[in-house]
Order: sequence, then structure tokens, then C-alpha cells
Amino acid sequence: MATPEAPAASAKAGPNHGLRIFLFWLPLAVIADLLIWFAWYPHMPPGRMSSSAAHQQFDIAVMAVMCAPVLLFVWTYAAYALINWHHRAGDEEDGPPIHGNARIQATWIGVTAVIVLGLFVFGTVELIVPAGAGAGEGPAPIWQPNTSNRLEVQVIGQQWAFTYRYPQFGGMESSTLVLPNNRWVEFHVTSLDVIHSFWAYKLGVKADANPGVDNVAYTEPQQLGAFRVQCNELCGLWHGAMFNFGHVVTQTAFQTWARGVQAKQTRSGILAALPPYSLTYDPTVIRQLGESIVKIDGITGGAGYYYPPQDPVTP
Ligand SMILES: [Cu+2]
Repeated sequence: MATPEAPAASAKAGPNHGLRIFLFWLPLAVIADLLIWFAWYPHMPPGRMSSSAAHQQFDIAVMAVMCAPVLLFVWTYAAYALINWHHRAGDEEDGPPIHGNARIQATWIGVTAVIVLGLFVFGTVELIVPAGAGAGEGPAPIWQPNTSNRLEVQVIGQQWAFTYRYPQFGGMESSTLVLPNNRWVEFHVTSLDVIHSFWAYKLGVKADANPGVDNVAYTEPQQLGAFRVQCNELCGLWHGAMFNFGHVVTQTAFQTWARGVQAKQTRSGILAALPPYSLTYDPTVIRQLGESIVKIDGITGGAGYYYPPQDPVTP
């Protein structure tokens, strides 16, 4: 029966390779982790423009801190083995057979179990506790920010544009996503036609935009500045061109902007012409939307999604 002492005893004559590898590896791992945490972490994507982005950045940094020692151990071991155990001229002998080493086996199982279970617990906690996922949680989110002071923004995807609707400002619409700093935003993401995905990378928010679905996502902007919104679900010919821009502005600037747009769209009659605010829309019953889809299909030659395209041959 193999005991932990047996192989160690036979190797007594030589140096303690395990300890040597550990002593080479330890300073490398410590230096790498310090560099990752203090030098790299502040610059990691997606940045800290919002609460969800900051949580994602933190998660990535923690992952890197956990992975670097593993990677460095593999490299240290490989380098040590290459230098000390490579074939030497004239040495035709096989290495000694190893029949189980309880200490190495226990260490291996213990360390890998701790790493995997640790990541499992960390990932689950990070997904649920700070709600930092920044992803669509469906129409009935299990988590909500503990404040009722939220700005509601409806994100409407359609081939091939995003429109942002502000129900707290009379349902006015904008093709630029303007958000106030330090206030929770409640996104309601939906689509008028095919499946799209609302991806505000710097905000750390990505939520599916599906027709007939109200997909809710939360985030709190924490830095002023501009960001880009990109469709992240292949949605047809011009999917790659389906993007526009957003700005995080001060709360005062936001109020001025939103009230200004609402007043302008009231005066011009746009608000009266828009369909009433609703969590989802049916383009087949909204005349102006249905007509524009037929027009787009006529231009691109795509098949009519809701209305068959007009046959150019038959009058
Ligand atoms: Cu799209």
C-alpha cells in the first residue's frame, strides 16, 4: 500500500523539488496579483461608467487575480521541469515509476476544488446580490434597486435603429439616449419587428430586445460622458449599422433636456401622433409603423415581416 511517505522517502537524497517550485512560483504570483489589482484593474473593460459596469470590472479583476497564479504555476513547473529533468546524454534509464502519491493527489483535489467552488460561489453572489449583471431580467425582475426614484427609459429596437422613449416626460422620443448621472435607470427593452439586442457596452448593460416582450434592466450611471449603443443580435441586412449614441449628463442638464424635448414634441404635434406609451407595441395595428416597415422592405427588397411587400409586376 502506498503511503504519502513512501515516494518522499525515496526522493530524500535529492532536493525537495516541490518546495523549490513553490518558492520560485510564490513571488511571481504575488507580483502578478499586485500588478493586476493596482495597475491593470482600474483600466479593465468595461470601465466604471455605471454601477453595472463597475461590478463587471470588479468581477473580471477578481477572475484575473485568481487565474494568474494558476497560469504562473503551470509556467514555473514547465520551466523547472525543462531545466532539471530534461534528457541528458548517455542517460537511457527510465524515470522511477510512481504508484500514487497521496499528498500530491490530495493537494491537487483540494486546490482545484477550492478554486472551482470559490468561483461558483463568487459568481452566484455577484450575479444576485449587487444585481450588477446589467442584463435584461425579463418583465418581472426578481431584483429591483431599493429606490423609487428611477428614470424609466423604453428602448425600442426596430430594423435598423434604436429609439428611446421617456414615459415620465409625456412619452417623448429621442434617437440619442440621454441619462442623468447618479440616478437609477429602469430600462424597458422591446422590439417592433425582429429580435435585437440593446448593448450599451460602457454602461455594462446588454438586454435582448424581442417583439412583444418587455425586458427590464437596471443600472446607475456614475460618470459623465458619451457612450455608444450597438445592436448585438444579428437582425438583418443593416444589423452592423444599427447603433447610435448616448450621454450621461448632470441631473440638471438632463431635466432641461428632457423637458425641452417634451415641450418641442408637444408643440410640433409629434407626441399626439405617437402611439400611447405602452410596454410593448404591435406594429400591425400602428399605422405609421406598419407603413414605414413596408417602405423599408421596398427599399431593401426584404420580405415583408408583417405586410407582404408590394408585387412590382402585378398592378
Ligand atoms: Cu438589431
